[in-house]
Amino acid sequence: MINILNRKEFLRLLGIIASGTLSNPQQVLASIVKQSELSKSAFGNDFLWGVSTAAYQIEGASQEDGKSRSIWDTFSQKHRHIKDGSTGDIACDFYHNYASDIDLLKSLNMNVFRFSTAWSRVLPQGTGSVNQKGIDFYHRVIDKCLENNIHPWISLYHWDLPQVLQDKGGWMNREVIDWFSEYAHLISKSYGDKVKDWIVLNEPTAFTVVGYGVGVHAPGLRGVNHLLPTIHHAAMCQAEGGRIIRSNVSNANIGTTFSCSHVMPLRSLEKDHIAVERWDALLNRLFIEPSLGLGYPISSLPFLRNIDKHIKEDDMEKLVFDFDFIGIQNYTREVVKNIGIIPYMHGLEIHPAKRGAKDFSDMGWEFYPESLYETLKRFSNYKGVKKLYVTENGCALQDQVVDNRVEDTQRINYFKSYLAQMLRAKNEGIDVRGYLCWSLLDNFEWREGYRPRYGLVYVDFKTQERIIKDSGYWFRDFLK
Ligand code: BGP
Repeated sequence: MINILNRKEFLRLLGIIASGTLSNPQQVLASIVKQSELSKSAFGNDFLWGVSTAAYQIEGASQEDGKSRSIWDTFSQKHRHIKDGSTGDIACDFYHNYASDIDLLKSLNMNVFRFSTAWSRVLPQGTGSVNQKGIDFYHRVIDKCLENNIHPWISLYHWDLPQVLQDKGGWMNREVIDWFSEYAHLISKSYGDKVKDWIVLNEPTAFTVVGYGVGVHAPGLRGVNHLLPTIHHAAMCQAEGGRIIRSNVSNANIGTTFSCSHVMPLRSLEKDHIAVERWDALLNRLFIEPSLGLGYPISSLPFLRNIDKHIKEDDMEKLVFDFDFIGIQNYTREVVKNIGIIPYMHGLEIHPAKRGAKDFSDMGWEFYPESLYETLKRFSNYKGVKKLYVTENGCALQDQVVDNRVEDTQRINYFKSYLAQMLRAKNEGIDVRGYLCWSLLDNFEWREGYRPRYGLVYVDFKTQERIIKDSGYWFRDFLK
């Protein structure tokens, strides 16, 4: 239980069992959308195609031009936190390579570049004095996108809180609402003339539960006492960030993202259905429902019952914000089984290999494209959800370079099967407007370090050489 390897493994701690029959992506593809129907035009001319990235995972330059340390700088430098002992100090060195990397994106015929701004680069003390060199860097990135007819999408927070703020309690300290507001004002005022598409938080369930509940991501804290205030303050910032962007940016398209999955029971037993309800509440409901005025899903998630202690008068109204869109981030599904002895979630996860799954990623995640369809359907059913984008989807593989080429056929099949499910949802009338894959480049994959490779572009981390993988070329041709 201590040896948790990646984000998904917190399922194991909380209690998840994955099982059931694997769907062969090719079969799914054949049954739902014929290969010949899977074309760019089938999604419509206005459909957006691009990639998502995150500052700490690509930028490097971790102490350059006035940037201070984030919780991920601190966390990755501590012994044995990161599986391969690496850090994001250099990562893809996007800080220096941004122009050629955006050229690469352009060459793939994509028109959205989603990136996050590093709070510790623009406000090294977390609040107060602004680091102009940090502000200028993101102007350069945005201008480069605009010159190439690429829409820049900004995520305000992709997990890299300034360490100076963590030293004051970080997300557990209610003052984070003021700190975050100051940061959100700065970023939206600085770039609002040029950037119209905004994401407030990236996957709040992940950074709260994994960082402050289970302790395998930065800042490495454990326990419900850390977790509950963190959840409430993140949910408050989610709504407040939306309001701030709306006040500073005309015609903004404002969203936030969730790591969401289709959750299924292992057996048709009532106790497994209860485990499904709990897991579903944690993954899929915890942050969207307060934003829609539905409150926290306390009755489905008993560990939340003491969250009230952190809720002040008027907070329930302040948790609400009418987002223009919700970003769906889906990689796989979860299949759950009740195991009574595990606290909170009552379950256990079994690696897909043990239950005979044939196709799974280097993260050990099953290829299960229907999960994307089910998740899109699920979120579109909420009254108050306007439109959806798939803001992350992709798979890690052990890519090899042979004769300057990376033949990642499995990833191409993954994309085809997931795109087919997205088209199925769209054809059924679900308002999904775009698809951003994870990711442009192989990058620093949090706890896993550099081993899992998610990029459409291979990165040699010793030389910083880039090689477009076959999957990148596949997208280039698909989007021609
Ligand atoms: C998402 C994160 C990304 C990226 C991706 C891959 O949850 O938003 O930053 O890391 O997952 O998954 P993982 O980081 O667990 O490998």
